Amino acid sequence: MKTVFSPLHAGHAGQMELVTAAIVPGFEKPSRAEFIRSRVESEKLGPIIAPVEHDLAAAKRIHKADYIDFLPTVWPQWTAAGFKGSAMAFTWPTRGLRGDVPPQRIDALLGYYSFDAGATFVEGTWAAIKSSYDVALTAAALVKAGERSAFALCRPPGHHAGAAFMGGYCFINNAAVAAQWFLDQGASRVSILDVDYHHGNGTQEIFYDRGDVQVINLHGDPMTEYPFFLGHADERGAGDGEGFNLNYPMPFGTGWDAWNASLEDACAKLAAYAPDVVVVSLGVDTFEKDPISQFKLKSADYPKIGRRIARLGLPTLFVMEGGYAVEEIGINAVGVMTGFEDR
Ligand code: OKP
Ligand code: ZN
Repeated sequence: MKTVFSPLHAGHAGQMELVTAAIVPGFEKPSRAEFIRSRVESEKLGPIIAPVEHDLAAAKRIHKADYIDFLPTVWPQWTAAGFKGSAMAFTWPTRGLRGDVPPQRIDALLGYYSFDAGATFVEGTWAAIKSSYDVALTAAALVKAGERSAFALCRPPGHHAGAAFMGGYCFINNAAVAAQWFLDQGASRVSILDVDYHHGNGTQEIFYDRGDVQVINLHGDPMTEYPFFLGHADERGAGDGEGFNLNYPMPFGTGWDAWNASLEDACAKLAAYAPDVVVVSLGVDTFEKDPISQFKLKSADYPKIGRRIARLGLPTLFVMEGGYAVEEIGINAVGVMTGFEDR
């Protein structure tokens, strides 16, 4: 399997993060991608190729144009305003406030275009976002050209980003962009299987009323886990999308047996939908030692995930999302790929 990777992710570094009761160094850090890249090499998964640069047209098929046009301006506006440190939001247009009038200050605009403070900018952030997008589209093109699978080693991740908002370390929804690109290239139906520990609220929002993209999420129950405000089992899609959004919320402490039972059900629903291509939003923060997550999967479980996905017998694009236990992130992420290849 080919891996697409860009070193430009590394400029998105040193950002701070607001967590419960503290501001701490970001968990979403460059070493994540570097540990995965080096495991791709040591496991001889296949060639590592550089992304082809794309314009932003494919991003604007998924995201609002004003949102995409805003992203490259954040850091220049932040520094022009004299602000230092990480650019992050602190006020949001929630219920009872106006969500339709963009304010004229960069610190306020960050709130206008986000749902939390978790998508934080430093100087190299836009270049990293753009490279992650290019990585996803380049890997998608490999699958479209006939490869059985490809690994988009994206960083930053994407699945919390919606049509006009960032959050949760995510800016452009790489998996959603790739899914739409497959449709625009002639696919009739695409399934997105999101196995990241956190609910992919952005992906769900983007496709909620559409029948041409099936969105399946396995994740920590939003009653007690981030992102809290989406991801319940009764969210099944709307209008043309009715029945094409499937959520599998699971409690803290979920281990392989219960998680795998959800995966089995999800795979049956996916097979019944009979998509032309599968996009896997691959987070390995389901791992027992993940520092911000509460599931109990072990390293030996990740190849089993890959094997099960391979049994669907469909062209498959893996798009990297979360995973914060950096010492094991390469073993776990690449374990999914080697399992997929049954080796
Ligand atoms: C992004 B992805 C932990 C706070 C959690 C945001 C987590 C974003 C996860 N104390 N903050 O889905 O892996
Ligand atoms: Zn996650």
